[in-house]
Amino acid sequence: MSEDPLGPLMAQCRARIETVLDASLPAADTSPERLHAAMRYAVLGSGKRVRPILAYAAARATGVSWERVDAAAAALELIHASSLVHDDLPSLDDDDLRRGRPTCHKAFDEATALLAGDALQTLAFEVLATDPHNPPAARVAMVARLAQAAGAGGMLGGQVLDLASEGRQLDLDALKNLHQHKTGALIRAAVAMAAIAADTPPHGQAADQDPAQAQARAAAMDHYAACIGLAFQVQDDLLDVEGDTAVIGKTSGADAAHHKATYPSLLGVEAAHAAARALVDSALAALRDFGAGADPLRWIADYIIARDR
Ligand code: GRG
Repeated sequence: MSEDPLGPLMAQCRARIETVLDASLPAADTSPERLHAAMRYAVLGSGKRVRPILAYAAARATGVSWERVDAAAAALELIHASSLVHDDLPSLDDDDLRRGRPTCHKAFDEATALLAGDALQTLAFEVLATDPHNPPAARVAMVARLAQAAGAGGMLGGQVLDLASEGRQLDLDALKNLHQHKTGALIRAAVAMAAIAADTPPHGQAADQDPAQAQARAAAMDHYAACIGLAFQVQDDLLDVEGDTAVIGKTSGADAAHHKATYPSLLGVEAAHAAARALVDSALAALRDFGAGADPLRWIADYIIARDR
């Protein structure tokens, strides 16, 4: 494996996605200004950008240009930001702090935050559907993949499971299922959308692999993504116990305050760390037949459980 330049790669991806998001979002000085300002506040300037970075890394692993996953990366982050705005609302988690700043409904007001979250969702699908860098078949497949990942069968369904679990004792399988939906679905979609770009080349270009090979590659990448998606949430659970509010940018200890089942609460802190490590090892094993192009995916897997925010 080549030397780990994850830091510079992440900085490059973050700068790129910031530009794409900035251009995709409506200008703050156009009407309705307050809605547009709330949308921009919720999306721009902070956030780790893990889902876009994963899409760019998966593009690198499959030999796809970053231009062809810019729309996917932006759409993923718009849906993610929308979910955070809604999650923080008084009717859900009722949080004051997000990404180290007041939550959207605190900085604006509840109705504006609710509507800004809605507008971010529709914008995500508009960005994908109108992307000039992908042929119509790729756009449609990406729209469908993201809708499935975000909706009732994915992240939103996971959020409902999460709400239903408050104050209840969950076993590990139920908690895993919740995390796979709430957090894992979008992370899997990030990798899958890059695989769609690889399998749906622009008009006039031939696919770079035969269909059976492409299917095997997509399956391996999906296993990788499913493992790191779960590991990401286990690490999130651990940061809620071990992290510092000032560093993680949201209120630490919130899970315990809401009596939420988490990996550390069910397994203990040490076993939760071991579970996260085992998931990352399984993710890395799935990439064993991939070449150096997959190194960024490998580095991200390690970063997921080493991160402190
Ligand atoms: C938008 C379709 C749609 C539905 C909204 C409220 C809701 C339904 C879903 C909430 C899902 C949710 C809050 C998932 C949490 C996932 C998670 C681990 C968030 C933290 O992600 P990071 O660490 O955050 O990537 P940053 O701030 O770095 O982007």
